[in-house]
Amino acid sequence: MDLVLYGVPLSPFVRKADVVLREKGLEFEVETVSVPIPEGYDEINPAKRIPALRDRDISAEGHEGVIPDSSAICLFAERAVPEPSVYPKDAYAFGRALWYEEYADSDFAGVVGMGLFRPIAFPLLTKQEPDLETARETMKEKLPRFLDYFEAQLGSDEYLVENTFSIADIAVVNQLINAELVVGRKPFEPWPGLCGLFDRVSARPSYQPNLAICRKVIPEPVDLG
Ligand SMILES: N[C@@H](CCC(=O)N[C@@H](CS)C(=O)NCC(=O)O)C(=O)O
Repeated sequence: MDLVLYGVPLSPFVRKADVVLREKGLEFEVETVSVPIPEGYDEINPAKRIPALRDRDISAEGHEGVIPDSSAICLFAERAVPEPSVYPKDAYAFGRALWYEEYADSDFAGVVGMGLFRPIAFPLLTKQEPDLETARETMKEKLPRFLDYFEAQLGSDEYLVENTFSIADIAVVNQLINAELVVGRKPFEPWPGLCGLFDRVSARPSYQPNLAICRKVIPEPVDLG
């Protein structure tokens, strides 16, 4: 395999693919594709989203050889390199892990992305004033129900499913990382279980290359007061 991952480190979905490829020991190059998605990228991924993974041994151009979508990429990596596994073996546990991944990648991602990350990171990156009002409202009105749910699911365990590190933890923590990058850790202190999950997962060696770049791009969170 001669793998190239299209995307940017700040995308939680690109981070998901990046982390799982590293957990599997798969080598890959990164080709920067950021948002707004550039003209012509639909010739790689018709969904015009990042990430997409290409195996240049299959094809170096066009749609051939490309796996779009972080969830498809992670399952591909699991099939290509089964151990260490990031999916539970038991059928029910597998289903639960996929559910947490899906919920984190859809509804939770929508609130974190549109309500916190974009209103703060996008202005910061272009030297404009962050939209703190939207961020405060998201933190107060929209995020708690997701955080309460994941905190309750975790209970006193260290990981979400079978108390074992899996794709569920990666997907949830990747959203928390984007939130933490822009508003810091303080707003999340009322959810100590999730703070612990954040620390355990983000300390893994597979996270360090991605986090080093993200913290360089957004060195300081804003203070929501
Ligand atoms: N379900 C997709 C979601 C990917 C996604 O939405 N990526 C965002 C960046 S974080 C994107 O490409 N957005 C394109 C746009 O906003 O035009 C996956 O898991 O890969």
